[in-house]
Amino acid sequence: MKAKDFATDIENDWCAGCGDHGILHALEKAFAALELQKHDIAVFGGIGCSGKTPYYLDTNGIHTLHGRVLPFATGAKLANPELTVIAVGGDGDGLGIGAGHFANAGRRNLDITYLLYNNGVYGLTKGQASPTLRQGEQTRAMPEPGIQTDLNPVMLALTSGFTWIARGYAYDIHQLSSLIQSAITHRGSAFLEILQPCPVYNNLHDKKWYEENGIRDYPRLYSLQQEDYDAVIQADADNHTRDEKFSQCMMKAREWNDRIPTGLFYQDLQAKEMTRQISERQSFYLALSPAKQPVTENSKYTINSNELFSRLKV
Ligand SMILES: Cc1ncc(C[n+]2csc(CCOP(=O)(O)OP(=O)(O)O)c2C)c(N)n1
Ligand code: SF4
Ligand SMILES: [Mg+2]
Repeated sequence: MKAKDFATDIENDWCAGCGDHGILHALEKAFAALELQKHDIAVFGGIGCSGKTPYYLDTNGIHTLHGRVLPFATGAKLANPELTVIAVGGDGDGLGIGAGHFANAGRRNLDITYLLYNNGVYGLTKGQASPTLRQGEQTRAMPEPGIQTDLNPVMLALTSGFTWIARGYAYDIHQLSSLIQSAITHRGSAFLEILQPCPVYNNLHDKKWYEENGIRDYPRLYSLQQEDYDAVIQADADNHTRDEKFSQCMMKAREWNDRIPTGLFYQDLQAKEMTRQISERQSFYLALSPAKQPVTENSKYTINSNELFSRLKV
């Protein structure tokens, strides 16, 4: 399958120049590179410009509810652990109304990939400040500078328990696509923040700002992996090493403005993935997950959901 085979012919109504276009291409490229089949993928979108992504990908998918994309993705993965489950949504969707789900998705360590499109604004509803906009900043649609402090997505993902954490840039499609591939292949909860210019409402952090030099002649965006940064907690690492990896991720998460890191911040290869934990208690779970239970016989609904749920209790 080629990248373009994952495209749909549904009319795309994202604005010209929107970073969402780059993210869509990176997703298509990642699916093709991993040789995934369309029916093996399910993409769930929140509500926002970003949340429309499932329409533009020829895979399974649902445009869900504002802030509720992670519960949908969680349910799908638990019902069918063989699916490649991708959740996508905006910074308002994930860190405003959906913040509680964000934290709890991290700590479950379920094998899903969550892409947060960070544009600093509520794009769909015409440019109000999102929770990632920094205190004192005033974008085009705001009558006054913001007075609240910002949430740091990488820091929040780390303290919530996500076991794979990275940041990409919407217009570096090559790096973004390879980050999406690593997120999908990681066995656990993967969080990818994507710096996504919204040229219509965020006039502060546009493509030009991201791509110009920050301080002296240093590019503002740089890749952690091109520096001497090792993000990975290996399976046999001791507690001291774990603490060090946690701290270095926090330090890097704080960098902004003059130098902005991209790439892999943190990966924990020790944490046990949730469906594996369930199958240790319910040995039939992976072989006979809810998606594999017969539902009908001779067009009659036969499943006994009470019995199924009581068997799945962990
Ligand atoms: C329960 C609920 N509250 C509010 C809204 C209105 N609403 C729609 S999208 C949105 C925010 C979108 O911003 P973001 O999640 O950052 O996505 P973007 O458009 O920037 O991609 C809001 C508040 C809604 N649809 N449902
Ligand atoms: S409003 Fe902003 S985020 Fe939404 S499609 Fe247009 S450029 Fe993209
Ligand atoms: Mg947004």
